[in-house]
Parts: sequence; C-alpha cells; structure tokens
Amino acid sequence: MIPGPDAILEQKYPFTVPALGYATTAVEPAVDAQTMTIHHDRHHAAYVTNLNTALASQTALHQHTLGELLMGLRRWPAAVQTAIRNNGGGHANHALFWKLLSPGGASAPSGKLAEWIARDFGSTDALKAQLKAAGTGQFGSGWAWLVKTATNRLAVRGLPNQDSPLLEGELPIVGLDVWEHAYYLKYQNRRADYLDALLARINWDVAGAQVL
Ligand code: MN3
Repeated sequence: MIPGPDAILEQKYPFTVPALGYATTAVEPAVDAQTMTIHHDRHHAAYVTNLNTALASQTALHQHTLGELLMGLRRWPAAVQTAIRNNGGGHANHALFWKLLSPGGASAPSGKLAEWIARDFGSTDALKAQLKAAGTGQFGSGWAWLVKTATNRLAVRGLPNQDSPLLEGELPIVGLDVWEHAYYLKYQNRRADYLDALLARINWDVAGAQVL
C-alpha cells in the first residue's frame, strides 16, 4: 500500500525517513540495489537528520508541516531558511521519488493526468522527452520535475540542488533525481541512459494521485 501522495508533506518535526516499501532489488535493472540502499538509507536519511538538527532549537516551527515549511520558506528565520530549502527539500523530494519508483501500478498516465498531459504536451512521449531534456540539461546536481502550476497547468522544470517546486507554489507530480549519487555506480556519466530507464519505470498511479 502506497501512502497518500501528500502524506510526507503532512509530517512535522521530528521528521522521519519513510520506509522504501519494496525490496532494494525491486527496481533493477533501472536502479541497482546498491544505489537504492545508499541513496535511501544514507542520502535521504542525512537530509532528515540535518533538517531535524537545524530545527531542534526552532520550537516555533515544530507546529508546521513539511509542506508549510517549504511553501512558506521566506517567512521563517533567515538562519534556517537554507537548511529547510536543502534538507526539507531533500526529504520531500526523495519521499516522492521512492513512491514514483514503486513496482507495479499503471505504466501510462490515465484519467485527469492523462487529459492534462494531452492538453499541455500533446502526448506522454512528448512529456517524457521534455523531462529527459530537463534532466540531461540540468548543470550539476538537481532534479527534473513535472509540476502543477498555480494556474492548474502542467509544466516541466529543471531545478538545482534539492529545490522543491513547492518553494514557488508548484506541486510536484514527477521528480527525477539527477544528482550523481542517484546513478553514478551503475551509469557513470551516462545520465541520459539513466533517465530513459527511470522514465520507463514511473508508477503513473502515484503520479496521477498528485493531481487529484
Ligand atoms: Mn538523491
């Protein structure tokens, strides 16, 4: 059972890493088990640890959800904005990423998401091409995103580091991690091949639940 799409955004301090929910071998060969283990158990866990450390003394922020912390970033004390942006973003982004790679589920968009993709991109293949271009074109570390904009359109974004689309009031629907830690053990410099493999593994039920 996959928890609701926004469940992670409802978390409050102290934050916890969600279980992967499937075997580390389950996404092979697209993502190898060693990468999956290191990525989830160390990289994602580090974002959560660092977020908790940064917010430990910020008791006024403990009442706010992860989603609120990201969407309202400029409202918080300057001393913790960078930590929330980087580590809060890292937590939210990876939690969605693991769900998008969940084995099973629809292999193509359906329902409202399919309608919106047809409206805004023409076809799922055209969307995938734009996501791949955003991922390969992202200089250094970052993510390629399919987002729902404030005006209920779909758009592809390339964002640096762990910047969440939520920082700009856009809802993440699909996120593709193009940090080297996500693919280097298996793909080395072949980021485009990694993106092809990811795009073929997207659980479109998870993505579709984001636009309901
Ligand atoms: Mn990552």
